[in-house]
Amino acid sequence: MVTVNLADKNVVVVGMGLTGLSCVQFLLAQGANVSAMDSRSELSLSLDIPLYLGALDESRLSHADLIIVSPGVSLQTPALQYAIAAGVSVIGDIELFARFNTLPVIAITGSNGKSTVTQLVVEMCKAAGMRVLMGGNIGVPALDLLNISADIVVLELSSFQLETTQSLHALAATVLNICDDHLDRHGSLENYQNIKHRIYKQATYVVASRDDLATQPKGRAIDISFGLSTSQSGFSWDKVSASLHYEGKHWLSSTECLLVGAHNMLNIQAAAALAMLAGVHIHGIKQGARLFPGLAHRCQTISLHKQVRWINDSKATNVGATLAAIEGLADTCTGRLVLIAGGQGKGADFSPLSLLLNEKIDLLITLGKDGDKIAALKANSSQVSSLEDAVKLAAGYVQPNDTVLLSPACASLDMFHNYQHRGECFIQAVQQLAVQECSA
Ligand code: UMA
Ligand code: ADP
Repeated sequence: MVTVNLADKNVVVVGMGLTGLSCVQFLLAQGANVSAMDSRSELSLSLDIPLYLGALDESRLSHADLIIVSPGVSLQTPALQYAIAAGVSVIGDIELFARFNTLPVIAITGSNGKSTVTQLVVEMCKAAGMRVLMGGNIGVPALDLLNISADIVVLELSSFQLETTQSLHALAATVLNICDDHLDRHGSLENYQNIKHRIYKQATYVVASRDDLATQPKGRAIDISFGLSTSQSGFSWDKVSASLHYEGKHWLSSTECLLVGAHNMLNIQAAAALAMLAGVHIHGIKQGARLFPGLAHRCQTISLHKQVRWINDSKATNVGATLAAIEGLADTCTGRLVLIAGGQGKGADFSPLSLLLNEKIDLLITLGKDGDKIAALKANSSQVSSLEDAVKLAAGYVQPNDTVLLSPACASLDMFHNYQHRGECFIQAVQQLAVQECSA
């Protein structure tokens, strides 16, 4: 732990969202002279500190002792680059947390499955009677977890957070998987991947997929591996016998678990490996894996009205998540499969979707800023201008046993407040169908 004395230091917090607010409160408690900046033009704070709105003030930034930058603020912002060139240290809230934290940390990153695995590890630790704290990108700023009595902290970390973190000293860490995401911010897949890999340099033990080179640490061994391939070491899943294995032996039937799909079998294995390194006994691991129902907006069945299965996978904000959803569902579909996709593409290449769109999807409906790029991958797709229209179009097409999947492969911010809002709008539009039929 590199504890820093922040008393009387001039610290500027950039970005006044969830993270910024938690940083300000923490820094004030440490006796720092805190000021805040936000590029919004209007914002009222209940905290009594100087607040500078609009374009970031490079002169103020370059005279600070320390800058704490929120994850949503790019380090490439010219005013921050100016301050860095002037020798000012720029870190994020996770680095600040790391400098004060005394508890063992389990750290989870990847393009997809972070929240699911984070929550699974928490459930496994709880089932073993451990006092566990959860935070990071999953929604609770890490600094809010300091000074709470517990046995372990489980952190979900985004590439934005890892970019400004160097001394986490996690007990165990994983990069679950890597696909195109946030390329508008990180520039290239290689850069994004390198940022994700920073997590391994800050961990005692590594959990990684033995089947996926892109996620494996360079220059060090994997301590516990997971994967879909057969293996006598680490965790694996045998789809045919529906059996999860540890060191080649059966430890849990996947049919006993509420989570379904190959991607979730990987998530269970990764969580089990992390929990094991955290000291959770196999019984706790099994119980956590068995009882976890999954999180909202991730491949959730929201209606079976008129024997049509409507699935909300609004959290699929990149191509990898949508591929996992289609692959997972295609196995269980007896009728036709309709996909609603599109939104803000974040600079991603959508072409990996092409094969499944053409082999598994009967009707593709697209919307949003980059919907046309997905539509171009499949003949006869339909473009609409709202989610309500997409639902109406799908409803006119389907018959009993069909499935309609909202899995956008894109961020939601071009049309919605966030992925939860998109998911809620979808649920509402589907519920509205039943109401309209009743009143017709
Ligand atoms: N802002 C600026 N200048 C900028 C950009 C933003 O001043 O150039 C300001 C905005 O005006 C706003 C504030 O920064 O006032 C928002 O800060 P933020 O975007 O860092 O968001 P927070 O509210 O602090 O939430 C962040 C994470 N958000 C992002 O990384 C974008 C949350 O992850 C996380 O839950 C929270 O910290 C607590 O740790 C959300 C997310 O979308 C879920 N994450 C991305 C993802 O999962 O794909 C990475
Ligand atoms: P994250 O926190 O990384 O966004 P979530 O657990 O919230 O991950 O899931 C986000 C999306 O990714 C959902 O659509 C979900 O179905 C899908 N998903 C979950 N786990 C995986 C995985 N291991 N591989 C691919 N997609 C996944």
